[in-house]
Amino acid sequence: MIWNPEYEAMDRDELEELQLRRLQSTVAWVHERVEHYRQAMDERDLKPRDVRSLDDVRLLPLTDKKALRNTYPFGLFAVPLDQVVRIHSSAGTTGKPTVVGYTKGDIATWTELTARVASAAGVVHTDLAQMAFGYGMFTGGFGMHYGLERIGATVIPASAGNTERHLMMMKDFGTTVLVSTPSYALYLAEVGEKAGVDFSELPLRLGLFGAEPCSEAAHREIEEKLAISATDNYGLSEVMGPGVSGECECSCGLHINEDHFLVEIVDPASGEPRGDGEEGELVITPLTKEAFPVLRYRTHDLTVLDRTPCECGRTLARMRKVRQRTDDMLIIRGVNVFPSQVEDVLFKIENVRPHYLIVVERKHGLDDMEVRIEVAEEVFSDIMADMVVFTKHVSERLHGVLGLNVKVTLVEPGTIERTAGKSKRVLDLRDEGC
Ligand code: DLL
Repeated sequence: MIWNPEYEAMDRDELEELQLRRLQSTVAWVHERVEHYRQAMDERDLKPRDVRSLDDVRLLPLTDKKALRNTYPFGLFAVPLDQVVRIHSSAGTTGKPTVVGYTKGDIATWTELTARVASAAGVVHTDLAQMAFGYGMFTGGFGMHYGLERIGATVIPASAGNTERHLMMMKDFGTTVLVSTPSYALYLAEVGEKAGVDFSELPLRLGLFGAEPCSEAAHREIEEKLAISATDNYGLSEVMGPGVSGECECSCGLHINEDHFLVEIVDPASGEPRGDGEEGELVITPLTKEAFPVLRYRTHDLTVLDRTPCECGRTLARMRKVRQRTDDMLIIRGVNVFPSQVEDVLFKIENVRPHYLIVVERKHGLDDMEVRIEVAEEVFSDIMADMVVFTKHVSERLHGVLGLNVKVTLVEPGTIERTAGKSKRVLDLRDEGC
């Protein structure tokens, strides 16, 4: 179902007119209210009235996480705190978190957009949606919660963690929709399997997954094990949280809520524009934010845009699922390695479980990459010689794709840490003096 056809199925010319009007008022809004942007625009000798077309967005300064850190905590807010009704933040691996704020109006917009995403995925008012995203500073829990309620679904705010309780409620309440990270869905399936839960007997039918990349293989595994259909949705706290884009029933990319977000694809190194169909870094300018209206936010997420019409009737552009970030690329002995490449190899090998950890160290001045993988019980308890053959096989497959010698270590099922939030796949120890 299309939640808001007036905007989601808008004629493209009209949509672009609307985007331009909204861009112009956003630029005027930040120029007037946010010192950081006024300065950056002054340095470029740029006035809000210079933005006359959508392409003129390129005249505007890019924003990255650094700008948020330098203005911590509220320096990029465009309204006084008494108009801010909610604050969220994202952890960040180093230093201070990044902090974002919402006015009442922003919350209303956010609710509309997560309702669209959930609706596109197939949620209806009769659904029972079980939330396994955390309710806290992370935007996942509250963001999706409001949208689901807006649709009229019954929300079970179970929050992240306590997997046994999740399973119990799922069975007892008759949950039909699970909202979580894909890695948590896999974990839930694993714990359920051990506890003898037959998911095909449960009313559970749909998964709304997001907040981290998910390979095709993991997607299929979730669908099979939980006996559901799985959908992907994308967002980031700096521009809102969940609600930026989501898959419709055609599963052919994630529709971007373009009436609220102007998107560009740029070359990650030079910042130069790239066309539709070309891979690059997604840059987002929210068009209707009041409290935290960033300009041209560099997401670091790599994707491809497609503006051709979709069979579902939505005219909104689609972005390819995000599998890689520009900043998660590892350089091992000069070779570029994305964790998603490793994952794709592993998931194609029979008996490899979808739990792995890439460990990078520097030994005798050289980078050393190890992949720890969990394998099915039957492989692990097999005779030593077979395990050696299996390890060699995985190592060769990785070498074939990466062109690198990778040490493969088989670990016992259940030993790689599971998390209720975003999974951590890489342990890079090179900066720790080894
Ligand atoms: O993860 C917002 C969100 C919550 C989206 C729940 C969807 C569902 P942050 O914590 O700020 O916000 O992290 C944003 O997570 O730049 C991507 O790298 C990654 N990410 C988010 N959704 C997806 C996805 C939330 N569907 C960062 N696929 C983004 C791949 C995703 N990566």
